[in-house]
Amino acid sequence: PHATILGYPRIGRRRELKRAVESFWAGRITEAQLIETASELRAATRARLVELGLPAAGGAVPESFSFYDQVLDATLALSAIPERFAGATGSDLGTYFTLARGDEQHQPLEMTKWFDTNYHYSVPEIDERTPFAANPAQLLTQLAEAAEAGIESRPVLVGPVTYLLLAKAADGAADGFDPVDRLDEVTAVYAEILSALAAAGATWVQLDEPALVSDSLRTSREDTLALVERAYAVLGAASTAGEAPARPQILITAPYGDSSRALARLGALPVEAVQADLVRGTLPAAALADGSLARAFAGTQLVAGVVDGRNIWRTDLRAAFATLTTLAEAGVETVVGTSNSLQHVPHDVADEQKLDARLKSWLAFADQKVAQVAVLARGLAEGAASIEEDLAEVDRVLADRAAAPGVRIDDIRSQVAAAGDADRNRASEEDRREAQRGLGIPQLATTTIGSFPQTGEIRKARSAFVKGEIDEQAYEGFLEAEIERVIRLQEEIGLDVLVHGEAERNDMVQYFAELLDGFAVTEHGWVQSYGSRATRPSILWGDVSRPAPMTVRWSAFAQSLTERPVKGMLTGPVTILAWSFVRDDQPLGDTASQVALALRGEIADLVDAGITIVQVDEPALRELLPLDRERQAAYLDWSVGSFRLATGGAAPEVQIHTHLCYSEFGEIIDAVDGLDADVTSIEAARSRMDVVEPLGNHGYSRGIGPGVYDIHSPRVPGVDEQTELIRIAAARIPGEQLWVNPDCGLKTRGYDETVASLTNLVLAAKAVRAGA
Ligand code: THG
Ligand code: ZN
Repeated sequence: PHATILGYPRIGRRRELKRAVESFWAGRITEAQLIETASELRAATRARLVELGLPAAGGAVPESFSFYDQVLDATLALSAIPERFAGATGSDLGTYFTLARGDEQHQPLEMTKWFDTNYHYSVPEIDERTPFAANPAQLLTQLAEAAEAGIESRPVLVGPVTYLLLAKAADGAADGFDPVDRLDEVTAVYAEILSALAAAGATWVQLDEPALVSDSLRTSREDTLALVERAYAVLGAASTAGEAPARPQILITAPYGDSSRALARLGALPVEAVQADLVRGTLPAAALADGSLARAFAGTQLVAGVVDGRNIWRTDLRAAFATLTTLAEAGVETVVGTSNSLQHVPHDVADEQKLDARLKSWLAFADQKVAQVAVLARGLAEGAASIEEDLAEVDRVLADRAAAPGVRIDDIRSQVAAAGDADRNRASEEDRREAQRGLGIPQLATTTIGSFPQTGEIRKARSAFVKGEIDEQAYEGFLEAEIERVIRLQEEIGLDVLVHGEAERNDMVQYFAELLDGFAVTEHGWVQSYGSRATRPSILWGDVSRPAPMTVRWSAFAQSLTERPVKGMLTGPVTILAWSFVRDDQPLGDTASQVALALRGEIADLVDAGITIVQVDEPALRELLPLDRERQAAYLDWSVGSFRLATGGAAPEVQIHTHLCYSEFGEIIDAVDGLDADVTSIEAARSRMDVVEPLGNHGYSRGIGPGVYDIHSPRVPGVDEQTELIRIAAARIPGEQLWVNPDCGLKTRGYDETVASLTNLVLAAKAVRAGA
């Protein structure tokens, strides 16, 4: 085919899959009903993709459906069920969900970020004994469904090298065992799956190998490429020829980054197509010019990922077409594609009724991107003249966007330009410590991360307010009552530094996006985050400013109720960017500085209103770290710089806190130190304080709160358990530096377990203080 995409959203235009899956979990529908709904959803997707211009023949339509997660799909396709789930019996789908979500007897598979996206996958657990056997049933079901509808679709699987590099060694594995040690066995099972697909009539299969573009895995890129060469030499060896081919044609994809240095070697593999992400990545200019790329790709198609699958802007079709033309003229057989699966963007701009019409005209969600791919493919097949009208229309749209009011505001730009180093530097650590003694914070101070449980009552009140069923006064009265309840509760429990609980916030990014200028929010722009859960990223389209204070009203009210310090709560600039769709017409660092200045103003207003401690959360700091090592220093420079610009105006007496949500803290400890926050809270309970060691070695001198209570589970940790964790930390970190807090916010927990766990947390801190 001349056009394809790497994948399409699978949650459904109205989150039908979420509803069905959660209904099944709740026992409201049967497994057969869930399977039926999923099948209807897939049928609708295939039909839509063909309607939007992907050919029905030739494997252009990808089978990118998943009930929960594509890595978990591969685990099931390999029958690689960890031994610890041996007792879990049931249907394939039942086992699948038990791995994903756990049950009374089983902790679920760990979840972690999929490359540098906001999507999370279920981490495979592999050891020397993990059984591998081909289980292509789900792939075959989908292939047959498609065939029945007259569509020759393309099964999609995470490839063997990426699968094993994303896996972790199971708990019982020998020291030094790496899942990738089992590559040859796993490759043999992939070969069996491919053979089953070919026997069922599949003409193409897609194997995703994003590991090729990452420097953040256990292997170097060179070693990853060598592993890919080893695996695909085996997979490619089977014949695609004749009446009964032994395998489908293989498309290897390398989304999420730059594969230019590997591209010629990938082209030389015995496969039929290789995809390159040409949004994040580039083409190898020298190999293109001297003809060696074309020679490497002789007999192999290059799927040119020129349409951005990570963002929601209309593609600059003229620029994309120029890239395609360059490739075609260099003699490379070129297919138009996306940079990565469209699973990271919402379904359809046309579903948005409330978005400003002008903004809407600049946008492309998944359906619009598929149509763009089809247009480019027509241009490639029939010549530039055949798509000149489409190119000209995009030229107009881009020019309109560049000149539209709000996109560039001189006043905001001069404020950013005027911000210098002095604005990013606070008083010295020592001077601040001295100045903050007046806060009267004890050793091993106890606090929480910020949010308290979002009860059904809170959600009901918000939704009633949004729908106009209650007025602003009633809603604000409700929130004040809720804040007062949360303050009194924390006083009773005996926490030292309080929070207002964030009942007013739907989401820690969307709340700010709705109050800042330069952002828009969508009605239906859901994007899968993990399993049945989704977020609705805001669209950061223009220059950012703060028309009015955003949080002061609630923080000041909370502080007025108590003698103890109440933390002001803000989301940091990097996280606001990471969890939004961000403008692509200027460097991220410039956008981050604008958000930082808005937050800087908010901090000043909070302090004026009597707030003495302000927490600026950056849970996404690690997540945006580029996969490409060469780009990491520049990233850390602007990201850390924007945090410092946001917080740098705070007087020495004001204590700045931050919170980061993950445990691989050791990797970016210098960056965290560079944030120059007075106190940082991090996840630590699940790893039993593993972070304390690197902190001790680093000579980290700031306040630090390694979480002692794992909020990811409803389990209530006892006093002894939390005391033990605090003791481990206190052995390496002086008491005045050490804070005692949960791992993360309490938004997703219930009140009973929250009260019990925090009561134990305070008792544990007291026990360690008394013993110290
Ligand atoms: N906010 C935003 N992005 C995020 C997070 C966030 N990305 C990373 C991380 N946190 C993802 N975690 C979650 C956790 C829960 C849910 C989504 C992402 C969730 N969503 C509801 C659902 O799907 O039912 C919808 C919530 C709503 O109605 O707004 O539960 O915190 N921006
Ligand atoms: Zn967190």
